[in-house]
Amino acid sequence: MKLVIGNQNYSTWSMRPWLFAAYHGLEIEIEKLSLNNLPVIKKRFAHGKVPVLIDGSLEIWDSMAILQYLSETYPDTRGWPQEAHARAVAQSVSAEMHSSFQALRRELPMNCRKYFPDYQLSNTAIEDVKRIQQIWNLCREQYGGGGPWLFGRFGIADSMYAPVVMRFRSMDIKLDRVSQEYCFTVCECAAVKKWLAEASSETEIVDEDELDHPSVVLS
Ligand SMILES: N[C@@H](CCC(=O)N[C@@H](CS)C(=O)NCC(=O)O)C(=O)O
Repeated sequence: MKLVIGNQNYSTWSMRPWLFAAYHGLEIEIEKLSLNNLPVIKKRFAHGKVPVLIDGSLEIWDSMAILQYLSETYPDTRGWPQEAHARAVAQSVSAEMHSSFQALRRELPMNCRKYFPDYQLSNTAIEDVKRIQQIWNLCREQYGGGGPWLFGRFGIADSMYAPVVMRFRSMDIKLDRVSQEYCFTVCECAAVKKWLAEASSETEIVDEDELDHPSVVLS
């Protein structure tokens, strides 16, 4: 199996399945394509985006479908909670991440290498940040008893929200206590640290994902 991803510093959608595979130590080859060279991605894949998972003759595009496939192919990973209510909520919050938070995406592009002090958000982006904290509080308080992740053990929902944690980290977004603790869990995870180390070792700049705001390079 091979997972084709974009630049690790910027590619939020790539981070999601990559993290799930890395957390579980799945033996999957990684191929990286530059987001500065979209014609190559568009020539290679009909929908013209990354990530893509290749399993023999099968190509799976879209992060959610890839996560679902990995979880089914490696059942020990248990991507979704076993209990039906928890699973329905995990699928709801993951789908919400996949389909919503446009202001957050626009105003807080992922840039793992950088820290942006005094970054000001619009009211719409502030509403997105509030909703995400509400989701994290709901998951942690009602379903997170078995461990530090959204549903206790690490799952697809955590993979979906990990890039949001990276955005909050770069923009130093002020969060409530439960959300801060959850961000700490994500940032301390060995697989996330590996992603950050690999993102830091990249030198390529993708101009359209760079913010016009003073920044500090994170070590
Ligand atoms: N819905 C897709 C989104 C994938 C996506 O937008 N990927 C970005 C990189 S993070 C991309 O390939 N952009 C290239 C383009 O839009 O031309 C998913 O969940 O995988």
